Amino acid sequence: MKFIITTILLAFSVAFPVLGAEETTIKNAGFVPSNIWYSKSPFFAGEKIRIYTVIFNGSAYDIVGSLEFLDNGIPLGKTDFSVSGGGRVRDVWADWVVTEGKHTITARIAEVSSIGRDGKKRPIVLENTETGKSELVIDLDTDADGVGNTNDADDDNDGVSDVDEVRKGTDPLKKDTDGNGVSDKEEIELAEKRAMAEKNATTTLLAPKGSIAGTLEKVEDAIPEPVKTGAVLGVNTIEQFRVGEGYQFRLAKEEKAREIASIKASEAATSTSKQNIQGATDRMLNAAEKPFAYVLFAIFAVLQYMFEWQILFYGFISYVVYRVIKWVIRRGQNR
Ligand SMILES: [Ca+2]
Ligand SMILES: [Ca+2]
Ligand SMILES: [Ca+2]
Repeated sequence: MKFIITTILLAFSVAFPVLGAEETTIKNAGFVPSNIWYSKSPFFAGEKIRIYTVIFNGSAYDIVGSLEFLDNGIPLGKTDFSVSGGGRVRDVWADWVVTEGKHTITARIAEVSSIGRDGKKRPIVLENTETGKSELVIDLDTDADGVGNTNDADDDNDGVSDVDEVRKGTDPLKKDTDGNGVSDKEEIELAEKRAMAEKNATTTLLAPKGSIAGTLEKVEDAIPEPVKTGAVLGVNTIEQFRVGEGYQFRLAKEEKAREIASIKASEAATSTSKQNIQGATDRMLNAAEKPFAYVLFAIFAVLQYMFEWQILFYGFISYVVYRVIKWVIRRGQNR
């Protein structure tokens, strides 16, 4: 005797509840693609989802058996089923913890028997025991916002884009890369604020009113920005020399500024340990170093202005040229 039982593709014409006026596209309902469908769509690596298939029994016999779901050909586990005869349908499922990458999900009927009128099981062979292939590419969704990392511009949803995180050296998949309880966004903002404060500190630290530094700073502030930077693109040699040297003096001046700041810090530290001999020595050293550092700072500052302030620089050059010409003429007349 031959049983004609097949697993077939099923059509569901399910009336979905209409949610408001908007039409929602539901991807995991309708015809069953490859006889396989999923409890969720889309889904991402790490999620536990349910894989479904359906078995149709068009024969007159009740059948029982077990079904295997496979992921890339590897069994995910066996599920027992039973389907009554006479055109019945049975859904069969297995739970699956999804991993990242490519997957081909299939299902096959492993064992199947008919149950006769006497209640006895008899092994049978089915014509169609395998489903089609359901091909998947599973993405990670680190921040679980429903957008996979491939399409998400900010994978960890910490407010710093993936591109910026790579540029700034933080982990695009961690809100708090170093795990210190301060988010990457806050750390980046803090670092920017700190850099700004440091930049301001190098100038403000040196600017006690009435001091050389204070006066120089006032002059610096008074120089209009285009004059300070306008010559950067200068192409002639003198201009390149002027800009280059000006920059070198600026660096030297800033170095001195830091030195003065550190002397001040050490002064503050040693003044608290007045009884200490070491403290006294430090104070003496500071007392000797401080004026020297200020003098060098002033020299570098003057040179920097000489070079960076175009009018000063060319004024000085013109004056020197004028003196040289005058001297040459005078020598000529004296002969
Ligand atoms: Ca995401
Ligand atoms: Ca981010
Ligand atoms: Ca952190």
